[in-house]
Amino acid sequence: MDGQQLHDAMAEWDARGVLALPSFCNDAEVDAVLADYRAIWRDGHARVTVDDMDVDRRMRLRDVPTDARASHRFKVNDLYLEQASVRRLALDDRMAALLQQLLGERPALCNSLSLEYGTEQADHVDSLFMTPRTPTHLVAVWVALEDCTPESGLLRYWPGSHKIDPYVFSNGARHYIPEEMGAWSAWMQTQVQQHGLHSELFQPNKGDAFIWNAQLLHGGNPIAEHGRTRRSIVFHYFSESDCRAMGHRLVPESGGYWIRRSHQPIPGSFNARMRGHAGPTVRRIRGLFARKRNGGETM
Ligand SMILES: O=C(O)CCC(=O)C(=O)O
Repeated sequence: MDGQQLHDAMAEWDARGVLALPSFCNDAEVDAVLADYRAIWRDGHARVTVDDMDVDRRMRLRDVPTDARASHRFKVNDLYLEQASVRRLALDDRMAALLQQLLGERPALCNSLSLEYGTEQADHVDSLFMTPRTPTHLVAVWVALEDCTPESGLLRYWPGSHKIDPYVFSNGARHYIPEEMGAWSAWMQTQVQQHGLHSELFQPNKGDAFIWNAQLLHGGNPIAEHGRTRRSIVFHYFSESDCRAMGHRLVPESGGYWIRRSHQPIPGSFNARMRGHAGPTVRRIRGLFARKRNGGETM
């Protein structure tokens, strides 16, 4: 981006909380991601997990029954941990440089979601579920892997909603409490009305990218034509400093990093139970050491 383009992009980002970037991604990089996506379904994989959106259940990709494979919609989680093509697309030089401008420091890729169909997800705000240590240090990028039609259930978003004051849950935190999501929805509805906001749809062509602020209200529009694909991939990024403070393992890639970690546990599995007990403690200890090494304060 030249100086004027960057200036305009930053103004749009500030006012609307989104950036639409037509033809931003390199065709060869997009094709490599598509080819690897097909390969993982063909060959299976021991660790990769998927969320079956039709029955709201997480499982390993290799355990998906054949009939569900043909007829259900899936989110394939964190292919960035396994596939270099996904990391390249997420952190190519131009993308990493732009994200650095938006975050104020180098981005660290923390997840990827590969989608063949629309999600029809209810409107939500990402920071509720992936709550960053520093409130502004989370951004999302959505990349179209094919030309998308309105019937496929487009990405819906509410420009300007990133300026709504974040909801504070009963424990004083901004991370969601499932039982309090009704109150959160009511708060957001009132705020959307008071700010006079209206939703828009993003109808992209292959290679278009869309970036949103982690406080932006967004979701998936209903699918009007059953079976109509909407191939896309979503990335989320924390900032380098937050990741270091949290003790995450960062692997350099182009102008940013990706977080090396385990795959999402399957609910009820041994790994899930162990992670529930040990994960936060291990990260806290790593963070403590990281801050000591950097001469920073300890928790
Ligand atoms: O692609 C979509 O329909 C929604 C994606 C989304 O909401 C998310 O990844 O946070």
